[in-house]
Amino acid sequence: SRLFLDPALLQAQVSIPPTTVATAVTDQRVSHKFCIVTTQSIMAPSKLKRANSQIRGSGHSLQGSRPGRESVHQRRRGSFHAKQQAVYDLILLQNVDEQAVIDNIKELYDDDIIYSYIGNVVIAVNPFKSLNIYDDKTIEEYRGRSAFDPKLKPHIFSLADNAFNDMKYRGRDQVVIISGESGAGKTESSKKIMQYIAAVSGSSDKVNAVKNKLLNTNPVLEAFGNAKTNRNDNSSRFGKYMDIQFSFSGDPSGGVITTYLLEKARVVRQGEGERNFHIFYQLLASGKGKQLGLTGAANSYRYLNQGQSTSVSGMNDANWFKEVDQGFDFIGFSADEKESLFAAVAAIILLGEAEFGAQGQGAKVTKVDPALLKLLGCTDDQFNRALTHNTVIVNNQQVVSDLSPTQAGDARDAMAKALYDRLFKWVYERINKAIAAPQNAIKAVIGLDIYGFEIFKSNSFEQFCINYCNEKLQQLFIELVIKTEQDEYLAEGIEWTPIDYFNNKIICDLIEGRPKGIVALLDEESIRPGDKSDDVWLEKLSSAFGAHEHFKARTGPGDKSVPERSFMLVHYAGTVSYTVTGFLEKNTDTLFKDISRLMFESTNPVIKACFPEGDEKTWAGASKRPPTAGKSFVDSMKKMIELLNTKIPSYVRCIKPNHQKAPKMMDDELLKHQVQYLGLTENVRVRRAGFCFREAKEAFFTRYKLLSDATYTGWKGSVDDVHAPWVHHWFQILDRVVGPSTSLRAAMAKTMLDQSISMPVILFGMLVYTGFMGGL
Ligand code: AOV
Ligand code: MG
Repeated sequence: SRLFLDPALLQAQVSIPPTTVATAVTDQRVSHKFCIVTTQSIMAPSKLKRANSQIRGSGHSLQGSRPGRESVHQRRRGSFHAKQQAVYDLILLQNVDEQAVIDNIKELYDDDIIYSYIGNVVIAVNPFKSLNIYDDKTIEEYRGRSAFDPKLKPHIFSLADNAFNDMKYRGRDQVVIISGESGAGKTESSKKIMQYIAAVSGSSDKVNAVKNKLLNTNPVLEAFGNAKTNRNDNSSRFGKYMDIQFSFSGDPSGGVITTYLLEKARVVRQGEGERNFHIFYQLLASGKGKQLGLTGAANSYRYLNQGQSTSVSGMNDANWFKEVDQGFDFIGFSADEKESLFAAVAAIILLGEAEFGAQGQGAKVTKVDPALLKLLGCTDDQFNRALTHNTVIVNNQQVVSDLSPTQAGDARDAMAKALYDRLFKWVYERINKAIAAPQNAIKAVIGLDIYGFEIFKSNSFEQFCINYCNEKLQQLFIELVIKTEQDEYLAEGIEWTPIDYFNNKIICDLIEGRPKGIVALLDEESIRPGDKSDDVWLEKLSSAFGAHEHFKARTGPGDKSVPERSFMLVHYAGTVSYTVTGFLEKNTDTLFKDISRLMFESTNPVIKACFPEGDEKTWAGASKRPPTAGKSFVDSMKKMIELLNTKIPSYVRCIKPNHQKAPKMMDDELLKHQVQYLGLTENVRVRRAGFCFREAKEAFFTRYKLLSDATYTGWKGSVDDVHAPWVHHWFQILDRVVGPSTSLRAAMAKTMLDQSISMPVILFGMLVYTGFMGGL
């Protein structure tokens, strides 16, 4: 059972006596499930008309009350076009259509106002320059203030503040879901939220130590998991879900990081203009590389120079390395652990230099740097044997075969990818150990920062997974913000004109459907006996989905509408062509036993720890086939969505203004495209037509029981249901001193709820007042 308030009321700042709200709330005429407070139910018709005209009519009085608008306003006044003035919340647009949404975002952006709202959804446009809006002074401005405060410009801090307070005072788990395409600003947004929460929560030495650890996970994880792509100089190549845990008093006490599929193919291959993961270049730039035996420059190493772009303008690799190194210290990594880790990273660079030649039936190592053997912690013989042979277990017996030089080269690349992937896992698991909260931490604010939707010249399994992940998040948004919302109104019999929107569920089903979906067919082909190939899989896809409106493949040899050996998916955010080469191999993702054994036998403890299955003792017996990479990813996405569904969500929708990464430049077509696929106009329509404030009835009574007799009677809980200790005390004092049902109670409650007067002042005022009454 929920409570809805008309957005008009909150937006227009129409003052309603709290007792009126309360009476309406307890008015049981309203539907069985919802308790609805609309303008109609609490306002006299004449008043209602006035309020409505304030909001939906000319809008002048309303907009005039919003400061910060003047510059836009004045500029527009003299302008030729009689456009509507920019608003901070798109719900307030006079005419809701796509163009109005676009114009509004653009107009604010021209004025360096990168944030705007759609109700409680924050739209964030990447400024591509540093703005002076994240300092301590700004944090103070947003602290504890209502998101609807007309004196404040829209800000991501406001969202952070709301989520934080809801968690702190009402004990509800939060999740901030940040979406947008690659380079739109998701990672930056998630860091701003962390920055804000760190700033407004407690500051004892103990709490500060926790915060320090949590904040330092960012540079470390970015060094290992981010890279320069053609879309973003600091592109996240993994998905991250961070759970910040809090103590009862609302102070951070620890955290847990979950990551999703790292794009490990990048370790051995990078597209034109792209780089490998930052950490490699940082290591070389810092001098740490030399210490470990890396004598060349970044552009001399095969694994680092494929994109022919080893530096990023504006990014100082040496400085960042210092930050990473210190970050590890803050988090609690020991000097030995760091040393082993960096040695393993350096080993990967040198592994890329190893070469193979023919020897009899098989291959032999023709080039290996002695420094590599030292870093890997193995002997020449061990290395030779592992990289040129393949051991399989047949009837509990080891059967060894020779690899050809090409196969040995592939084994080397597979080893580099596996080692890096495991090191990444080792790093975040080690971080998790260091930041784990004590048992009693219960509440959480979570940030979800994933890799954004991306289209490259050549797209493979990795882009397929990344784009599918984005489909899932879009689906969640549609489900929660657009679909359920409308369904609820309809189910409740509330008058509602359905609003059209594109539901991308059809694409999610196409990908994840079982038994017939793209991933299911990929699995089928990957694990069937006999010769399997990417091309057979493509044929299967074509015959299964040839008629699907979101799938395209060549219809015959003459059909050039789809690139060779590819299929195209019409995603919610654009059409992407995927080359099938390598899908099968990446999906099965098996590593030769010989390589796992080599790693397990390493004298480097971190490397050894990463490959427990390399222990020969575990080889005997029937080996179970591990789940495929595709299936694991689909499963992890399902789990993620289930988890997100259990939290109170807030949304940040990031927008990329141009592909040049340039400030002050808005590519109109690009903006339009994003407004369309993010469903912003539909979002505004639903939000605007609906009720902007919704609350479970019990929770409402608990929170506002002090407002009047009506809410006090409606409230069935006990004082213990109230989480924050100060509210608890406040209730007790009020109960004793004032007793229920006085107007004083309502007045004081309102003051308190507005948080415009601090507790001590109210208590003092109350003592004086009751003393005065007593005297009377
Ligand atoms: P992403 O996370 O959405 O892309 P980022 O958060 O890494 O995108 O943003 C890309 C770049 O844009 C950053 O490195 C900054 O230079 C700039 N930027 C973004 N937001 C801001 C801001 N609020 N203020 C100043 N500069 C900003 V990807 O990880 O590629 O999907 O997979
Ligand atoms: Mg990112």
